[in-house]
Amino acid sequence: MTVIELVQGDITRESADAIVNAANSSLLGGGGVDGAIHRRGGPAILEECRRLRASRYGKGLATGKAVATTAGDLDARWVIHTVGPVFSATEDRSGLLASCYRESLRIADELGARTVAFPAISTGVYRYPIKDAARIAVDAVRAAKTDVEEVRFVLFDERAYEAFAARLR
Ligand code: AR6
Repeated sequence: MTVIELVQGDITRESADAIVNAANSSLLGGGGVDGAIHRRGGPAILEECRRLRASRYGKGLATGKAVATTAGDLDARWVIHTVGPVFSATEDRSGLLASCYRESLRIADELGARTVAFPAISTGVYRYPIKDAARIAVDAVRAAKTDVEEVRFVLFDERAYEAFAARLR
């Protein structure tokens, strides 16, 4: 059984076995939660991302996929980088967003992570509506077959927190 917890705050301040990053396919950093994780986690994360680019992901990490690196100076053992879909009003990309959660938990299982903290993937720069994103995230985690014992959604603002809380109720 996976317990789902909700926290409002900055995911880079959380303690967990794995912290999930809402990355982009380049794996080379960006703004939002990605920028914050690299800033607080220090250069070791980017170094490993660069190595992954050079070895396995020359064309970038595909949308909906996930890959782990060290967590650098964060209070975690791993950062799991996943690439959410850019929201589209004309195309249903919910399957890709659900895949981010599923794939991240699959990687967490491979690593042996028991506690995993997620941000609200795709709801910032990638513009996914928060209510839809909360439904997709909560349902994907609930449906996942995983050994992860605790999934913690770390929501940056009150609106995101409320959307996730509403879906959990
Ligand atoms: N802790 C928790 N949540 C946060 C934090 C934080 N420190 N900072 C922002 N958020 P975004 P995306 C929330 O834009 O939409 C990057 O440039 C934020 O309020 O970080 O998946 C990447 O490199 C929002 O609810 O990720 C990609 O290019 C959520 O995290 C692109 O943005 C996601 O917002 C990915 O866009």
